[in-house]
Order: sequence, then structure tokens, then C-alpha cells
Amino acid sequence: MKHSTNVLMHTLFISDLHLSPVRPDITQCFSQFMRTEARQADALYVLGDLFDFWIGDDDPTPFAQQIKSEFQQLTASGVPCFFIHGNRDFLIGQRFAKETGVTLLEQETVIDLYGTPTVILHGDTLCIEDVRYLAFRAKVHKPWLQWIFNRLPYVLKKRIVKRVQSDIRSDKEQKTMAIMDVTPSEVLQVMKKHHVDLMIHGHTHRPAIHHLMESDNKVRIVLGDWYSQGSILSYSPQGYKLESRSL
Ligand code: LP5
Ligand code: MN
Repeated sequence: MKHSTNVLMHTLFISDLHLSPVRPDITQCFSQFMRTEARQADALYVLGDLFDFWIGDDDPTPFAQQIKSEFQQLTASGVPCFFIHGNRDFLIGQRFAKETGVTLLEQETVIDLYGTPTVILHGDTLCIEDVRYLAFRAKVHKPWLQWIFNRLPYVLKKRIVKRVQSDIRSDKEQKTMAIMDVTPSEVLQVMKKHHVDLMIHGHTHRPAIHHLMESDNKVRIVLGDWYSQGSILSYSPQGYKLESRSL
């Protein structure tokens, strides 16, 4: 870990940036973040949905190159960087990791945050009432399907995703907000399974610090999306805060 003498120890968490070439304002805010405050951190964790869509590490576009370069420069400067897949960029693979110096973590990972064991995850798997999504997820996470998909030419993959996307969109429009939020019993179960009192996740785009009803010492921190502002969790041994940055 990198420790600066003049900046307090802290670790940064971000998620749900949904970076895409059609939102240069978000990309700009992200680049600025990576080149300035991220450089001062002990580590950066990206908890999924960094990209609006990532259909493979063979993405040849200058946009993909630009984002990879930001990570490469950050890790080269000595800041360890970790990534957990989201539901939109679960196809980020080892080639991306190698090119950027980013370490890919398991879906649910326990980290030691200055002495506090903490479970980190994207958050989609906590929404267990969203059964149609979970069925979709199980399908696209099948290793054999991904194996085949990863071997298709980039342009063909783009065409397939475009077709699947419109079916998905109309299905999502029929869901209620409650279905698309986390299920409290599942949150508690995951925290108990990992023997932790702190959980950090994204996905729901409902930034908040929740003190669990069932147990007064358990806390769930939800990261915000980057749709209309940058959203960052800064965690230090002295405390933590959810912050925003204007686009
Ligand atoms: O991200 P958000 O908030 O918009 O919505 C999510 C859920 N949606 C998704 C879909 C992604 O946006 C699209 C990901 C595409 C990536 C490339 C895939 C390439 C295929 C790879 C093959 C190996 O994750 C949404 C949730 C919401 O979060 C809240 O939790 O509700 O879920 C859905 O809307 C999913 C639908 O309910 C399922 C509809 C099934 C349609 C049939 C598709 C056919 C499957 C083909 C498989 C190859
Ligand atoms: Mn998500």
C-alpha cells in the first residue's frame, strides 16, 4: 500500500459510472478523478458497471483504449486497483486486467478496511425478487456461453448485444422499484455468511448509508451512480463519507 505523508490514509470506492462514448462529460469527470484524487488513495475499488456495456476485451475503439490507459497510469503510479464485475461489464477479463494492472476480484470479496472486515460486491445478486433478471444472469454467466461469445468477431458480438438489449429494456420497464431493490434478508444473510458488519455495494443507484434494523452494528453503504454527478465513497480509519463531484 502507498502511504503519503501529507494526505490521510484512505481508500476510494466507485461504481455505476456507465462510461460510454456518448457521455464525454462522465468520461471527463472520471479522467479528472483518476489523475488527481485517486492518486492520493491507498487503493481504488471499482464495484462494477464501470462501463455502460463491455462486450469483450477485444474492444478496438479509442474510447476503450482511453479508459484502459487511465487505469494503467494509476496502477503504474503505485495505487492498487481492484475490480468486481457489474451486470453490464461482466465480460471484462484477464486481458483487460493485464493491460491495466487492475486485479479482478470475486463476485463477493471480503477485504480488510483498516481493521474492519468488509464484504464488497456489485449488488445485483442481492435483488433476489428480480427473478427474471437472475434467470438472465444465470444464462449469461454460463462459462461455456461466455467461452463461445468471447471467440466471436467484435462486430458480430455488437450486433447480438444490440438485439438482446431491446428485449431486456422492455422487460425492465414493467418492473417496480421495489423489485429492483435489495432484499433485506439477503443482505443480512450475505453479511452473516462472511462474518462481517460492513457491506459496500452499488447497482441500485440509491446512494445511502443504512444501519440495519435487524442488528444495530451492521452497516450497508450503497454507492451512487455517475449519471448526473460523480459519486465517490472515501473510507479512512477516522470515518467515511459519500461524496459527489460535478460533471
Ligand atoms: O443495468 P440496469 O440497471 O439497466 O438493469 C439491470 C438488469 N439488466 C441487465 C441487462 C444489462 O443492462 C445488459 C447487459 C448486456 C451485456 C452484454 C451481454 C452479452 C451477452 C453475453 C453472452 C455470454 O443486467 C435488469 C434488472 C436491473 O438491473 C435491476 O436489478 O432488473 O434486468 C433486466 O431487466 C433483465 C430482464 O428482466 C431479463 C429479460 C430477458 C430477456 C431475454 C434475453 C435473452 C438472453 C440471451 C442470452 C444470450
Ligand atoms: Mn448494475
